This record gives sequence, structure tokens and C-alpha cells, in this order.
Amino acid sequence: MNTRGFIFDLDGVIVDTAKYHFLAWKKLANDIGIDFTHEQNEQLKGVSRVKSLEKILSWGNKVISEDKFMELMGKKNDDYLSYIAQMDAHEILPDVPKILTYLTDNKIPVALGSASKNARAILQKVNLITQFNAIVDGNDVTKAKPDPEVFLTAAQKLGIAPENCVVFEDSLAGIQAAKNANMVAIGIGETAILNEADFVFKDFTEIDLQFIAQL
Ligand code: B16
Ligand code: MG
Repeated sequence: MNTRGFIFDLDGVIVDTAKYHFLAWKKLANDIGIDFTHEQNEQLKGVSRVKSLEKILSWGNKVISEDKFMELMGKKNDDYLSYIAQMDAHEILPDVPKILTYLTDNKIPVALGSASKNARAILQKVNLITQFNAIVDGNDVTKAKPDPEVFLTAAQKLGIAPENCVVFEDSLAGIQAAKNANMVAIGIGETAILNEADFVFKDFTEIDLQFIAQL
């Protein structure tokens, strides 16, 4: 295999934290008189916390002060963190450890590229933090996916050229970020949504090690 680097998104790829984001955003939205559905939650996948709250407020036609905005962001995150506090390794999605172990056993560089500011805490909770050679999360970048910044920074930290990196992503914005970074984009989810990816798999149980080896 050429010297490839592999970059994993976190939410929706390694763990399913979308369900906790949903609970926390729904409570917050309902508290201020806005409805919040699973369909709307889907649209927040891969989207930063600030942008997520902006979208929820616009769906509810609500305008609030900057102070109130900051207060709501803090509330949502406190609530979200109460769910994260209960996570453990059982929440790692099927066959993710198989792929990570294969890559580390073969000394292939692995990075995390996530929009979440809670990524390190989540990796600690599920006991995967030592599997990554580099971690780039929402604290390290200023431009959100589909901007390629998060993945380009990850490639730089790994010391691998962008065109030799492979990205696993569950959101369309993330697939676009990977393509904007000139990387191979592998979608994890539905082909209908992730149609700009180079390959799409429903989940990691559909990916065999032979496929990884020949990339
Ligand atoms: P936080 P990813 C993203 O993570 C989530 O998909 C998205 O729903 C969330 O709003 C965003 O992180 C920010 O998360 O509030 O924890 O900073 O998919 O890029 O790993
Ligand atoms: Mg994701």
C-alpha cells in the first residue's frame, strides 16, 4: 500500500452521538417555544454548534440577543455533556475497532477530523483516544465543513499529502469538505444523501480489510 493517511469523522462514523444532540436540542428548542423534529436534527449533522442554534432559531422565526444566544449554547452543551458522561466503549459503532486495529497494526497514520468541540472527551469516554496519531476538532479550526480546513489540518498533522488521505464521513457537508481537500471520500450512510462520495457504505460491517488495503 502507498503511504495513505486515514481520517475519521466522529459523530455518525465512530459513535452515534446524533441521538444525544437531538435530545439536547429538542429540550432547548421546546423550552423557548420552538418545535424540533428528527428531520431537522438530520440537517444539523456535521454542522457546528453555533450554526445549529442559528438554524433552529430561524426555523422558529425567533430573534434573540447575543447574550441569550451564548446562554442557550451553554445550556445545550451542559445537557449534551450529561449524556456523554454516561458513554462507554459499547457505543462504538460496529466494526470500527476492526478497521482502526488493522490501520494501527499496519502502522498506517490515523487522524480524527470532527466539527465537535467535545471530540476529545468523547474519545476518552469510549476509550479510543490512544488509537489516533492526530486529533483535529472544533477547537482547532475556524471554518466549518464543507470548508476543507479540518481535514487539511489533519493531513498536515499526520505529515501526509492531502491527495493521499482517505476520509470517512456521514454528512454531505463532510463529504464535500473531503473532496474540497482533494481527498478520497468514503460515505458512511445512505447513497442518496452522500452522492458526492467516491464510495458509500451503509456502515463499517460492509467494508472488508481487502478494500482498505487496495485503496
Ligand atoms: P459540539 P462531527 C458534529 O460532529 C456533529 O455531527 C454535529 O451535529 C454537531 O453540531 C457538531 O459536531 C458540533 O458538536 O456541539 O459537540 O461542538 O460529525 O463533525 O464529528
Ligand atoms: Mg459526522
